[in-house]
Amino acid sequence: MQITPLAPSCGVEITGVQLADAAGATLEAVRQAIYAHGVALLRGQVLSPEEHIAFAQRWGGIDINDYFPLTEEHPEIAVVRKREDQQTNIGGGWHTDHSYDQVPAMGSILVARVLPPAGGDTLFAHMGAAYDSLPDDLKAEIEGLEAFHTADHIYASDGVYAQTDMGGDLRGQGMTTGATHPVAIRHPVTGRRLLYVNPAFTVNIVWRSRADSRPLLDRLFAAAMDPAHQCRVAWEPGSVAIWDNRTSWHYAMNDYQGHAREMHRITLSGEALAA
Ligand SMILES: O=C(O)CCC(=O)C(=O)O
Ligand SMILES: [Fe+2]
Repeated sequence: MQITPLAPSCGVEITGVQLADAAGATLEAVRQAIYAHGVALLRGQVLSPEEHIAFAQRWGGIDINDYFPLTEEHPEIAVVRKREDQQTNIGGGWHTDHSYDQVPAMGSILVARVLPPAGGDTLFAHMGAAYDSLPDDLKAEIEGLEAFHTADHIYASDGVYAQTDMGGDLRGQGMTTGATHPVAIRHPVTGRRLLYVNPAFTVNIVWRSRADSRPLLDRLFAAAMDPAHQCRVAWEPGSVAIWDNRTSWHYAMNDYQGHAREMHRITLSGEALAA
């Protein structure tokens, strides 16, 4: 097994491993690489839906996403699909999955099933690098602060997706969500300090109005979006990416209009987060 960086501060490519067989010490090494680097790309994987589920079960618990369509045969697998006639994609802005849950999902295992002829890459950003890059006064300012996260403005019946041609494909329009987490968390395994706010779901600092929270959140988002913290996954048939929602943000590029793209996602259970 070989682990090589995808970019200076974010992501690794792992070779010499077939996830369908990975267990024991191999699985543990894959896990640690993802916790530390935010995302791992593995190419040339032969992974049926059943093997995808079995690998996720070896990792730990599976969370069922409340919004994405599920496959009929395998409710554990969410379908991240854009049809060739759709304009809007899923995840087309910087975000951290499930931060609106009080016990947020650890991460996801995304398997490429249908790819456009070009484009459709996924960008990742490392939130440890983002935190480290903050000036000392900003680090001091966020110490002890918590932020409120919700998905209602994204997925509710009057939310962002409902106004688009993706709205009809999503579930959970009647749900309400909300959670508070420290603005800077400590990774539950590596112990590294990480920025844990994101532009999609973080709407205010606790005890501040949304409007009063904007200047601080915008400063943090701008620092986190620095390309120096980023890496890019260019998908091929057989590519699988596994990411850690605590260590990383991600962004699904929507640059393949007129073509279909379909990914299978299993969401891995996580744990409560602390500063
Ligand atoms: O389609 C992708 O590359 C990622 C979409 C996304 O944000 C997700 O599956 O959580
Ligand atoms: Fe996502």
